[in-house]
Amino acid sequence: MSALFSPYTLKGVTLRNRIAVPPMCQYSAVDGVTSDWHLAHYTSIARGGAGLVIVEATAVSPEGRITPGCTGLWNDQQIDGMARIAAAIKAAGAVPGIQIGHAGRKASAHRPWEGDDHIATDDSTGWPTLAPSALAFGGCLPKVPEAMTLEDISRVQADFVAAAQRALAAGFEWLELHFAHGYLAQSFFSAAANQRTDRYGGNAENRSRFLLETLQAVREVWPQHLPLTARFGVLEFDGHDEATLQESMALVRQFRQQGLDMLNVSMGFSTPQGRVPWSPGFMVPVAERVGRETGIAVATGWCLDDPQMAEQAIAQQQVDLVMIGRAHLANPHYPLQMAQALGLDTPAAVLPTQYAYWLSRYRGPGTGSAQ
Ligand code: 8OZ
Repeated sequence: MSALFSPYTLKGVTLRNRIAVPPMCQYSAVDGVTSDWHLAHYTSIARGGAGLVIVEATAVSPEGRITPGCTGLWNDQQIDGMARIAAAIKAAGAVPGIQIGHAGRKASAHRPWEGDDHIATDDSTGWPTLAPSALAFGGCLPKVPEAMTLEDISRVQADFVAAAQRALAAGFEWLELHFAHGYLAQSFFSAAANQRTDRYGGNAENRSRFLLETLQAVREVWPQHLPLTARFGVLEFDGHDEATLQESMALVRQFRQQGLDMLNVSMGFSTPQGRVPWSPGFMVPVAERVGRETGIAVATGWCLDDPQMAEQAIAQQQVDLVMIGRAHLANPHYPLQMAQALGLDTPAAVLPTQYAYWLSRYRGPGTGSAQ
């Protein structure tokens, strides 16, 4: 019996196994609208066997896009394309999820393969950015954002709510709030990025307010029977990790009280100074600790595609789900490869019936009918 390939139920949703595909930006939308590329990409990954496929970081407003190619759910015209994607993921046997977010001071950047840096201020393909304080991220993202007014904060929170409603209308059954990676929500939580002197800045309680209020507002419109999750950076790898973790876990306990169903545990990427210790499974102990000390269900990813390591992380109840992203780009049937590596009766454990049936036949004399 494999723990990795055992079903998982959260609220009213059951995943066929513990493999989740995290959001991976395709930077291929026009005005936030998806294309046939997105449909082909998500369909192929979903039929490959993962239990959950989370559609890429989708902006709640035009200025919240990371790049001009990011998907959006800030208007109703964007729903149709997303509905086709959600339906295709579901038809392929996976649960359709989506991440919604606002890129804050990291917005208005070139696509990674076109530089990954901020679009110049005088270039009309870019736009003014918003953040808790008028402080640039730095490095290749030097644009100074506008400090948000209280009206801006309310408007962006309303944008999160409207995007969640559109995600529901499109047929998604799992919603992840992007509260990580130095984008808007994470930068409200970061003392380095947030130097406000009003009730949204200063102590940890104030720096947590934007995230908690946003969660609360979305929870009111996202159905109780469907999972509401968040990706959140619980530490920065900047030398202050224990203190940051303590503040983060206090917030995660409040997330849980406000109805968050799972935390996708990540790092903050709030400043260019973080030194991430990339290595296989390095986030698993962090996620395990957050889960144990806050009581929330946890997922994590980052260099977690080794089959035995993923199996062990689930079997030892360190995490509830493993996020496996890039391996799916090289091989959309990566779950099949993992199942084979774990010695499972692979087709039945992973593939849709339509595929499993054919792969179980005609393997040699006596293994299938001759018709
Ligand atoms: C990798 C590269 C660019 C963007 C994130 C949306 O960090 C992203 C992202 C990841 O969540």
